[in-house]
Amino acid sequence: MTVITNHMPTAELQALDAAHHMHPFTANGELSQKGARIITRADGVHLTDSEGNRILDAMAGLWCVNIGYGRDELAEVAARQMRELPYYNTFFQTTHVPAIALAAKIAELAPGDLNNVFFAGSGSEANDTNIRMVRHYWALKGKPTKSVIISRKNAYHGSSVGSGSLGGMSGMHAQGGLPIPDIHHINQPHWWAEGGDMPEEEFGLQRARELEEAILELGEDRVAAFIAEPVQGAGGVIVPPDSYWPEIQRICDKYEILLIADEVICGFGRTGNWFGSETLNIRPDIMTIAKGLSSGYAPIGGSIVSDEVASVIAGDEFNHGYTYSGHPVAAAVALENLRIMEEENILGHVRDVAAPYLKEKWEALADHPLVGEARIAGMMGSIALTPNKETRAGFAAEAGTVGYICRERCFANNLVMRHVGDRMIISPPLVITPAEIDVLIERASKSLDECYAELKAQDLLHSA
Ligand code: PXG
Repeated sequence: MTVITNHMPTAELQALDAAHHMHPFTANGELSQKGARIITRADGVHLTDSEGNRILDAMAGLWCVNIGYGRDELAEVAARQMRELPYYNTFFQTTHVPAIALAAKIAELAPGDLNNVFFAGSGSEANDTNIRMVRHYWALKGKPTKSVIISRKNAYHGSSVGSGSLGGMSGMHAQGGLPIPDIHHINQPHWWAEGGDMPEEEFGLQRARELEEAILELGEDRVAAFIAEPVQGAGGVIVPPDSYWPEIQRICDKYEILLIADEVICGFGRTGNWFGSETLNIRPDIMTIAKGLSSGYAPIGGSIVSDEVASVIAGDEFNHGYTYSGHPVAAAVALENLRIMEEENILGHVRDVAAPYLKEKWEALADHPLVGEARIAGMMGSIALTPNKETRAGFAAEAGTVGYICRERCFANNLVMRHVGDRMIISPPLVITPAEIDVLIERASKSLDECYAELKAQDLLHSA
């Protein structure tokens, strides 16, 4: 057998990758022509690729490496757990210490009466659990017709059939027969792109009231739950108007609709509190978690469930679960991650140091001629690229053309900053220092300048 290592030439690794590896969310034919970038190692906030480039990872992997790369403690805990008990399930009236300890720790950290954890291997699986759990909850309460889950256009809740249906990404619904029945989507609170002449706060109220309209239209006896990310992540880091969440909360309370906060990105410090729900003053019945729970060092997710919902579900056998629900190695790694976060006061670092510093620098990017708005919530930020700041116009070129050009400039400047359409987004490791934030901003500014020059050269600075 050929041993494939970090030391093989990039071209050889790329050829093997192209021949055998199907990448997620990728046009694989196109990628195999170009060759994938190969990441070989990482430490702190930096990645190293097979060509020796040192890249500042302003996306924390895929919004998950909250405590940064290269923490030996997590590797050691994983090795120890693998030796002691690499696997056992939590079905059939059994359990194990890592799952017990992690559930108890999460219950301690989660607000209010969110004291019960159902484990999954990922955020997608956890949201599939949520679909089944909320529908089963209402069935057990004698209201089986309450099966509709209301979500939002441009939401991201995962990529499985269930969670992809909850999400509001039209490109995903177009493939593979999504959505499943009884999922209803309302509009998102995206003022910059969709608010027109309306003041932002009024727009926030209007978009929240679409929830009430949907409930009344569908019938209160049909609606089980509403699901949303406190701050939309994959949709483009869309920070809702301040008026939005209080109105959503009022409506959920009034009609007794279960509220599911998808905390997969916002959870575990991203917004400066353990959960985005605390930052935005939301009182969910269920929270979806994954990513930052283990800082991405091991795949684990779950649903944190209120005492009320859990006690109803406990009245019957819930015919649901995954081989890796509460996986001992992943659970041990997650626990160690949470221990480090507490011991090193990483939330304090976010609140007192990193987030205020990043906010000041990030919002100053709005002065750039290409930037229409620069928004930030804790450690997740976005900028809207526009040919006309006054009108908040999109580009005449196909959506995403300009964002892609900008992202390519970022890569060339050793910065991972993503694009969603023509919005640029960041979500760096929470441990990033002010000096590293300076580098991030310097590279982002340089990339914006180069992008602007390229748009001029290609005559792309036209409004749609
Ligand atoms: N909910 C939210 C809010 C997410 O951001 C999931 C659920 C699903 O989690 P898993 O672990 O099943 O991936 C996510 C995941 C992107 C991107 O392009 C974002 C995610 C996943 C893949 C790509 O920004 N978020």
